[in-house]
Amino acid sequence: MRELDDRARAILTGNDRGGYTVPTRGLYPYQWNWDSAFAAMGFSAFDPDRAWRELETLFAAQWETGMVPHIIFHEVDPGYFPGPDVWQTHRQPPTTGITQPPVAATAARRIYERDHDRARLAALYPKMLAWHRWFAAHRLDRGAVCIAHPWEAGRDNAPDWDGAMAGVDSSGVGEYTRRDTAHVDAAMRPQKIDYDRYLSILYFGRDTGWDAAEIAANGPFFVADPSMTFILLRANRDLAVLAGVLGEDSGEIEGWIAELEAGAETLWNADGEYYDSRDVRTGTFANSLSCASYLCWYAGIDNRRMLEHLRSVLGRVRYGVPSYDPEGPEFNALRYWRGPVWGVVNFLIADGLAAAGHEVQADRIRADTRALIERNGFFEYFDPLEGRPAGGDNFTWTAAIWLIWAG
Ligand code: 9WN
Repeated sequence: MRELDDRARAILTGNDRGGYTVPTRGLYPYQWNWDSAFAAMGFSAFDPDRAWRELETLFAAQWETGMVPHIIFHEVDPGYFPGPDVWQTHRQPPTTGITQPPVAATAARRIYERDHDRARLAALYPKMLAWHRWFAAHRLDRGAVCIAHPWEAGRDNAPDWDGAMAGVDSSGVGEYTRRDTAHVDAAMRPQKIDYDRYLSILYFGRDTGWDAAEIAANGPFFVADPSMTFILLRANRDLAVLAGVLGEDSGEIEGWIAELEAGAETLWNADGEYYDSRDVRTGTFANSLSCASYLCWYAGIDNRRMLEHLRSVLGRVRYGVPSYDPEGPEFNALRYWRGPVWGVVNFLIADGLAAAGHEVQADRIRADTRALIERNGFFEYFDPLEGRPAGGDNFTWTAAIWLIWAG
């Protein structure tokens, strides 16, 4: 695997734009929030200085409110839509007005455990704490973390949002030109109706001046999401460990952990018996068994019924973990978050399973992911049935997880 290790390192350095890494050339020409956390973990395998730098650049764009934006538009590139002119957050560097899954504290812990740079950790710590405090203040519903836009979960067109998205009025969005379908086959991307609604929700936020309280109270889309809830729960556990390293009081973080543990249980869909997304506006579950459901172990929550679901799903696909139940009515093996396998999510699921002692499933998921990469290269996502590559190539986070696993 030496050759693939070298290729993975070359992808990270090739996508490095000087202090930040683009997810892939062309399709995604900016710094994305959770992609950067994975890039940082990947860099930590061979360049700890560069790993810290990735997180430092991310947090340099943090808002005064504590929010860390989902995209930082370091150098304007017409190849991506919607760009800074659409978001209008009036910041320098320009950013979007929404956030993304908070993987950064988990990444910081991993980097610290490799090179023990206490000064750099101490500088990042209050910023990470402020971001988690922002989630606690603005984004909890009964203790579960809510997203105000599908792009926040990073699982843009998951069937999880179909019900909530159906209620979004997009009649006023007007004409626009997408750029993503110029880079990638349209059959692998969200559809026009999805983009109409993404823009409509964006315009609502923009019209409030990106006011988090107003968005939470009246935004057209507000969904309690298992991926954000589990990822923040895990991030708080890691942040509490880092507080201990730095001799900081972790009381506030422990309070968030208890609140999120309770919140996670409000996502339990008793009919389907799995963790599910819950539309806060209507109180209804999505009835979507997705890859997010299997992040419970990553958050430190073991669950017998979830393990049964996982075994069953792994028995029905050649390559796990599909982003949506292969027997669900909306399954599509190639369309983005509606079926394909995502290496980064597999990394998180396998990490949690291994820590919980479910080694058989963790090994299977890691082996499937490696097999997909060996067969196709470092693509953005993959077909779980036939193993075909999909989306962008030479993808930063796919290379990053390969390097983390390579140790
Ligand atoms: C919108 C960069 C990002 C990932 C997301 C993934 C995709 C963007 C898009 O690409 O989303 O944020 O334009 O499709 O869904 O998880 O962070 O890799």
